Amino acid sequence: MAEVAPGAAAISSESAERRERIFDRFRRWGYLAARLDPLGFLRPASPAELDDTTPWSSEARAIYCGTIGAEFMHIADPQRREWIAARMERSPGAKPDQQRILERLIRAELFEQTLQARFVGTKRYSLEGLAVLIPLLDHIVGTGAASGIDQMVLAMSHRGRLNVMVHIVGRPPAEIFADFEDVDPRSVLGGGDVKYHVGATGDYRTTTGHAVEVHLVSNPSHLEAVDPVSMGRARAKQARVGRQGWQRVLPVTLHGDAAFAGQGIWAETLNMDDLSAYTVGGTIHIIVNNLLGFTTPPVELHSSSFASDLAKRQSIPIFHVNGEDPDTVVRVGEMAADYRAQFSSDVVIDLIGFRRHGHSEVDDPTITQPRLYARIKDHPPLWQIYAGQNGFDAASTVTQVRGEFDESFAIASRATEKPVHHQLPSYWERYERGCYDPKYEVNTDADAARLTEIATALTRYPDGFAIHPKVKRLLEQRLEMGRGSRPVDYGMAEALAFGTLLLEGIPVRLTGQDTRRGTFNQRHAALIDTQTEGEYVPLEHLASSQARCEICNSPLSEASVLGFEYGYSRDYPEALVAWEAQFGDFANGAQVIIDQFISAAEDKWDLPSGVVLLLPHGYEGQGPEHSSARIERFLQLAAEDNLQVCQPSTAAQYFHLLRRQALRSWRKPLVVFTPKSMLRRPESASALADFAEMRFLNVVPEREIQDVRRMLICTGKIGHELRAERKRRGDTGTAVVFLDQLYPFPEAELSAELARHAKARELVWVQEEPANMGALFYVLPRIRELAGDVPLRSIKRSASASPATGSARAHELEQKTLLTLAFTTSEN
Ligand SMILES: Cc1ncc(C[n+]2csc(CCOP(=O)(O)OP(=O)(O)O)c2C)c(N)n1
Repeated sequence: MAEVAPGAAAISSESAERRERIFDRFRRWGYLAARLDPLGFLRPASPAELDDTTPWSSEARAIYCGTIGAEFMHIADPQRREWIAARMERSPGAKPDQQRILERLIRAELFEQTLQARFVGTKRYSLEGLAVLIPLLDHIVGTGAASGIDQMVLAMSHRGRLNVMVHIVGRPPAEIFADFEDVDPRSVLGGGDVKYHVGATGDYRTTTGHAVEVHLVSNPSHLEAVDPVSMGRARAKQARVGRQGWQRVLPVTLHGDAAFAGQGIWAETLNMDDLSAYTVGGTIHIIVNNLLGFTTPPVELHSSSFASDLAKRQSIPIFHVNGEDPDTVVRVGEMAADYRAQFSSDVVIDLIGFRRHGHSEVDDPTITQPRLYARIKDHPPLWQIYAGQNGFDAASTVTQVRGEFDESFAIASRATEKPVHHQLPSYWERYERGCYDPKYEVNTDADAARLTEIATALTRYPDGFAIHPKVKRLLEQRLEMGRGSRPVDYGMAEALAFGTLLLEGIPVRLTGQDTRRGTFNQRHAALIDTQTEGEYVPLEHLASSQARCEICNSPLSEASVLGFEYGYSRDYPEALVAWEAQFGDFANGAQVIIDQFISAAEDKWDLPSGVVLLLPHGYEGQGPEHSSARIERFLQLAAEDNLQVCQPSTAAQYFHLLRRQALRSWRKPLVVFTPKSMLRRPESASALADFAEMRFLNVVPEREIQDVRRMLICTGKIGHELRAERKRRGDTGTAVVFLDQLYPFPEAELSAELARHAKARELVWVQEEPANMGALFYVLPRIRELAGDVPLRSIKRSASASPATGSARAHELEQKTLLTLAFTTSEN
């Protein structure tokens, strides 16, 4: 290692080697023997490798087996290992500002005690037992700010959240106390969220006078679900700053020990940390480790020695630190912030302490941990220990802080309005949320000459680029599409939508598994040189003034990737931000993100998003897991205009839908059921004129049949199959109408279509999905409302526990039956 310890200057090379050998063992295994648990329940191990009594070993032991347990020898890069060893082994410099640490400890503890005294029997998820988190965060922000950080994106769950809102985000304590008063319930009937989930924004002023904007991300109860959301938000904020964004925006994520070890979404998120499409230049992770998960002790929570062991899969350091050694804790915080600034890497701080009360304050922990809690009962607050150890008289600070909190309480008890803890950044000013209004509609057409120009750019590649023969053919066809001499298919429609938006200055970001090529070989966003495997992305070469285009392959995860893109959309409303599922079925791996954020964020937290979900959907005989994107789930979530649920039936409809999403000022999540087999079917291709002249039609009317006696209403692929069946039968009286938008329900458009075919004597909803799935439950009552006295029935597969059959031939039989039934009148 580069630096030697104090007193090691004049040693022979033999003894230098011996010292290195001994130190190396302690660098590798010392953390196992470190004194990390303030209450002593977590017993240090005595690894045989450290069984040495030479003077070198006692020096190394003091460094590596004290109150920091540094795990870093698994890091592949020797420069990084050396950096940490040097930092650990250098002589301790000046003491930290102990008065400031003491004051923060006092504030953190008294804040909790005030809540305890004033709001007896209310849950607050106290930080007591780990109050040192506040000075730790203080030092992380301070160190970060000194190296250029001016924004921090902070994510955390319930534990200590209110404390952090006051002492790090900078919300006035009176505001938090007012939350406990629960004033103005009428303002949140059916909405809002509990006080320890809502987000907050504020400014933190460091000791050196730097201002850091702090964004505490709103999160649901679902532990760790916020991790990728926070990361996506940080990435978007960094993108707004520019190339060096990671040096200005610092992500800090706090975890509980049980959740860190147990939640899969966190494992997914950690895996994204060094991927170019997702990296945020490192996140500082703090495990607020109270060695308990609700009632469960560590031996029942993780198979590993430490809750943090999952992080060892990555080449990142983990610093375990005893939460009752504040000077060391803040030193670790500084080291973590400096390490990130130096190597743009994640860092984990495993901050070990205890939980003074039950899981919440209404929970009795002595039932499950009687010995531990007998011990905790007599354990003084940390500020008392710290003041005693360092000879401080804390009495006047205690009196002053107590007085401040009393005053805040008095202010809060006079509050009449529910406090708002956050403010949307200014880039949200020109966007609308709330309910849909037709005034938000915009033109989405694009000039035909412009489309041809874009098609030309999209099908061009550099001289000497060895293009794959299949891709060459595709590009030739796309050029014909762009010139109007061949119908435009979905793949090209999407490229044209992206291309037009990019030229209009709207950034496009689309990620998903195998998204660059496209699961169905339909996208080819990146052309690959067959000789060199070099890449060329035509959408990045449209014009020098175009906006940024990112179409990226994601890791094989759903929850974290969708969470990330949702987060990105939260801080980049100007961009079209989309996630694509490989097959729509896999979106249920991200159900928590869909339920807790995409569907409910505006209702709970008043936070908008325009994220897009592309979910391949359709019954094509590919089995139970490659058929259904679960339309029913999204429609069940739909209320208060919280979402848009659409299934464009043609390429031009898809083009207009994507453009509408980006160009309207109304920002709402958009769920798009996208085609698979229909991608290349002529029925869904569109004339170039449809791109140049139309808008997205929520209802695609019947144009071929004039004398309509029956009307089949449907969405998606089945509509094309119905039209084909009609042709086969020579039927001239059955209309097929597509609902390309399901939610918000296109009532006016459907009414108009029904009125146009007033002679229809029967309405039939036709869907491919089983009776207990698809849009059936949702559309029937709505169509019935509009149908007057015209009878309405439905054709669907029988109710089923799984979405589709595993047999391709059974599928064909079922599909044929559906079509036959659809053309069988109820009188037959
Ligand atoms: C995904 C999920 N499962 C279960 C719960 C219920 N729950 C809330 S807190 C908690 C214990 C969390 O323990 P830990 O992560 O160590 O954090 P602590 O509360 O100890 O700070 C549990 C199981 C939850 N909120 N989220």
